[in-house]
Amino acid sequence: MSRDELEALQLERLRWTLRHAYENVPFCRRRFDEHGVHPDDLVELADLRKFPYTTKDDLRENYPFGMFAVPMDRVPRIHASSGTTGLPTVVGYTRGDLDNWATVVARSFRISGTRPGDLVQNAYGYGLFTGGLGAHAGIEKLGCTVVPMSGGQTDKQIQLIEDFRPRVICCTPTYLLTILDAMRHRGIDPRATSLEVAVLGAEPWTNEMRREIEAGFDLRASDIYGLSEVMGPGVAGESAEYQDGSTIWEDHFLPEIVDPDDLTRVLDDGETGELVFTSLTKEALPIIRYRTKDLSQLLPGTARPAMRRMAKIKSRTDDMIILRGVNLFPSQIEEIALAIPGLSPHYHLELTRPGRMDELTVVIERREDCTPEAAAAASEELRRCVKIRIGSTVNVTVAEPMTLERSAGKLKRLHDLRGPVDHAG
Ligand code: DLL
Repeated sequence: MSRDELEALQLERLRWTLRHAYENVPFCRRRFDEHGVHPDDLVELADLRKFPYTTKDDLRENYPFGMFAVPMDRVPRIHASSGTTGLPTVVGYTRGDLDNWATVVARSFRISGTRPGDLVQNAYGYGLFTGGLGAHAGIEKLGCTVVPMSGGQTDKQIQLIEDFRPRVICCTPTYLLTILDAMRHRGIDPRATSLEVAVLGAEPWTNEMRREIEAGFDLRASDIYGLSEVMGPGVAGESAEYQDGSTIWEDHFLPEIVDPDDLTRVLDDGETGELVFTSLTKEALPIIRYRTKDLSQLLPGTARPAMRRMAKIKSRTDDMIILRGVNLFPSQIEEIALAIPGLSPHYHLELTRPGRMDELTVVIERREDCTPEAAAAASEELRRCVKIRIGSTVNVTVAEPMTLERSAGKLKRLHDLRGPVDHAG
């Protein structure tokens, strides 16, 4: 499909989506009316910016099924995302939605180097989380054999990798690190396994982490992106050949990048801001301009020339740390730390307020082959590089190997220990 053909299809589907939401979701109708917009106001794609945003709070206010645009007898599946606080957000799918979802997941696996006939160990969690069942359907649709292992049970994961010899594994990047470490501890050489492809997502990870995983297992690791409110995994998938960010399946999801501090500003391709998605085919839960809180950029298509890519997620806006006036993301620390020999990819960040000022401590394990003395020098190097490259002074605590919490899914990097009051300033 050419770009022009794609945009014509997007326009047609966008018109349908706006009308469908307006006519069938009372909340959307009220929102549009309050904003003084009507689906007929969309003449070209750029008119989308006249329409109001949707947030996680909107879904929570309509908990559990208030945002659904079809009766429940047309919804064979629901999922929910727990979030860190408050009510879960509930999402629903019609049969058609489930079929489209499987299609975009199948595409994401295909572009990552997975081929029909492959055996795929699916270590995303099954259950309310969209990762497990979402990946599952797409893997089947691609014509692969899925091993529905779910997350956790690392010993069992390793046994199945050894016995079933999957060519592909999918899970969160930090969980694959857990498996990597566990294999080494059992005296199994991760580079000798059957794994050739990893399809990793559901949490931010850097290219430095990619290299760590690729070298550890001798495989090729690609990104897969998505979020439950928009669909689940498979909103975008990364080409194993290019490894240059994920191609957004733009015939199903229309992306925008907006300025999170001034939502009236829709940014140009190439500028960094908050990703916003509008669904183009979803029946059960049409979603208009959903604010993801994920920071990225839109880039021109490469592996699939008509469809734009998103740059690897830098961070979520709510994971941004403002340390004495300087903005800092956990991923920046990860980039710097992984370039220092002696420091492992196992780390977390602790934010404290011992006096009147916030302090950030990077707690990071030394690598097993790094002596405690060498680790002390490495931690000093990390402090120095963070100061030079980010401009912030941080503390570094080196932890012994295998002492920090291991991931079983999405790993929480930032531990805010400042207590409940007055985080502003
Ligand atoms: O994490 C869906 C998913 C499952 C994606 C499996 C990929 C693989 P939620 O639980 O709703 O859905 O969380 C969505 O996770 O807004 C991002 O902040 C983050 N996220 C997801 N994929 C990536 C990625 C699933 N590839 C939230 N890189 C999103 C960075 C990601 N962050």
